[in-house]
Amino acid sequence: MIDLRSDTFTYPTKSMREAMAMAEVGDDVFQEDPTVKKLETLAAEKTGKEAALFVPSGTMGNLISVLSHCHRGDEILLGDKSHISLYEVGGVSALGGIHPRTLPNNNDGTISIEILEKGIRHLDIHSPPTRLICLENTHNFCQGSPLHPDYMMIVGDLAKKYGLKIHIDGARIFNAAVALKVPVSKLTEQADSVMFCLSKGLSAPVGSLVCGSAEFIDKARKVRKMVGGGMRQAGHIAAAGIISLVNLVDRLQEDHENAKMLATQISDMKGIELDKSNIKTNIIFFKLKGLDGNLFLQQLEKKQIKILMTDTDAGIFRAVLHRDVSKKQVETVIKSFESILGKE
Ligand code: TLP
Repeated sequence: MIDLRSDTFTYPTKSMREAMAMAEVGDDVFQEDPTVKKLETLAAEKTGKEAALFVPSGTMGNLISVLSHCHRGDEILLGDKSHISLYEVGGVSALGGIHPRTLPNNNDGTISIEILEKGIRHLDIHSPPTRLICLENTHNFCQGSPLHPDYMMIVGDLAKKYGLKIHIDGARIFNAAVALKVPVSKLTEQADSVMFCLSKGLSAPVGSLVCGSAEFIDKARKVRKMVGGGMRQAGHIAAAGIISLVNLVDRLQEDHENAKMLATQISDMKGIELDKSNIKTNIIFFKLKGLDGNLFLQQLEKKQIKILMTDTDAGIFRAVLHRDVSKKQVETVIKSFESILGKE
């Protein structure tokens, strides 16, 4: 099966499996797991922050970050296509009593600065206080677009002007860094916290990290315990994450090249609507017209290919490239699309 539904479908490498089996471990709730500590130190270094915290998932990492920055009744500003808004079960409001104010995302994953500034509440008896801006880099539902350091600088200035904090959902921030050819720390400089995932293109089986100041991470550690994310001999899984950060970052470029190749080739097939100039990392979205979406998925599955239909009514599909899909397999996918759809 060629599984393009998500980069979460990547399997751990052989060296990860060996490292997991052999990891030196301890009780991480007591901060006695040397492998977790090593991973956290590495994550803090990569993101240019003082400290980091190993958490079970990206969703929990975002939740912990928002809960650590805000009090009940505070408001956060975030994009209307953001993962926190669309795909995290409303956790920030359900569990934190935090009010999410969604603002329109542009196609490149940014939120216009004028719109952000207008979204900040003024002191008024009717308004919740704005506390935090949440950005997403790369932006999953905006074609995996990377946010540029120049944009981050402008948002950073805005946040300083109004005394706001910035959190980055950086589930795929290593993809952004590779695509933009900058160190991750350049993308996180302006942020007070960043969450990134090991379990997506970086191929680890589980885990994400929250990074920030030492004071912020102390707070986040307590919140992690509160939401049940304190793990014990977590070094067994952290060991895989160390391999992700040391060995598997640079190869993300291959996934980006494969995504570009796939997008370029399918963009002129019958019924496909796709802006190939917009593909900068490993995620492709396209619209399909004139063919029933479920039928298309069935036909692909017969050819051992899986992609994701994200919106049945609008016929929107997503394909995500990753380590377990080779260039040769992408060629197979292109041929299969062609045999189902034909050329324009
Ligand atoms: N994204 C998943 C699905 O939930 C959509 C995927 O297949 O892309 N932030 C971003 C930007 C994400 O894309 C995801 C996962 C998360 C956070 C949450 O990470 P996990 O799945 O570890 O909770």
